[in-house]
Amino acid sequence: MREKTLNILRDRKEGYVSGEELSKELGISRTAIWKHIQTLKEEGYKIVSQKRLGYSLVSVPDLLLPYEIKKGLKAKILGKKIYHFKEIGSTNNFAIELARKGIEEGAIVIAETQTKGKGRLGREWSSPFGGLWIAIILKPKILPTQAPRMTIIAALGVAKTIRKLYHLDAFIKWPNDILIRSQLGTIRANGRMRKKEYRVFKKVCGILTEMGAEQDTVNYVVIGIGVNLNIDIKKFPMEFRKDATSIEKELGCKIDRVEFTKRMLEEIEDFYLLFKKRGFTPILKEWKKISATLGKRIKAVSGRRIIEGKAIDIDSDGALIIQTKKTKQEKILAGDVTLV
Ligand code: BT5
Repeated sequence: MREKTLNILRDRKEGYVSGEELSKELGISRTAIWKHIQTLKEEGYKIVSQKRLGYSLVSVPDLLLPYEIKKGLKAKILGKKIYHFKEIGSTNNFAIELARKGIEEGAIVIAETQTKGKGRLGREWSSPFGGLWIAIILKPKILPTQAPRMTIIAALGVAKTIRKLYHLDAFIKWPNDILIRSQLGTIRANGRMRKKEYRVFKKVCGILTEMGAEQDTVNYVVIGIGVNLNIDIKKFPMEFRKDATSIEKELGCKIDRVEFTKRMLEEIEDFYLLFKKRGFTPILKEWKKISATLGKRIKAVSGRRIIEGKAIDIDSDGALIIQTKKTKQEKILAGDVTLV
């Protein structure tokens, strides 16, 4: 009802809608309407009321509120149910709780800030206001070893959204980073700092996929995605700043976070549906086109293994294949990769 109330006000643009009109259209009392209006105001919507004229929507808050995301969202599965928090520990943890309780596939959890944002392997994910900190619950029919496929699907969706909306050079670094190839930098050569046509890759998004599984069955997958949207890099802890960027920094202006979120959900859903229909091959084909890893010399750390070589392929599980010697290849399912 609250959403409907809001949409009627929204459709009226700058005009007023009387309490009576709202009450008739929605079939609820004027007191109930008044209560919905109060809640909307508490959520940050600016609504003015005038005696005899009724209510008018003046502005919507800069928040990733469910009503805003649902409006005009073309995705059918993702975002069917949306949980929104001004502040939370970690959206992934909340999504895992929901998934354990049996929530339907496609539910999402969004927070404006996270106080305990998680990276992989217990690392910290800095999540100040202005970013998109979201967790998506999916229930794909895959083996537990194939979970990296979901990270790849999400990464593809995020990278495509950044490319389509802002025409930025977004690349995927296996397994879970989206990097933007940005401004010219300086390099150290022969002990001196020299300006050179040197493009730097900086991290704009990280993905943390967690799952609940028993033996050969995946019960749920939670894909946690953190995208630095309208963020001043100075809001990150000092040690993260050097390698991080944000869409605001790259474009030099703020973007519409709601629009980004909608488009990203649509892109991820399209790739997810493609995967369900046609399998992983077409996903991999797309992924390879914007990989920042393939064909590069890399150093990979996976558990205790440290492997150096050339990243030559991704297999059907989403694992990285590294050519270490002329005739020797190694495969890693998870790990940290640096370009050498
Ligand atoms: C990741 O881990 O990149 C996965 C990040 C997933 C975050 C999302 S936000 C929504 C959901 N809820 C959560 O609690 N988490 C997910 P990893 O590859 O381990 O990278 C972590 C490293 O990235 C840190 O050690 C820092 O060096 C760097 N880092 C931290 N915050 C960053 C940020 N906002 N932007 C860029 N780099 C960051």
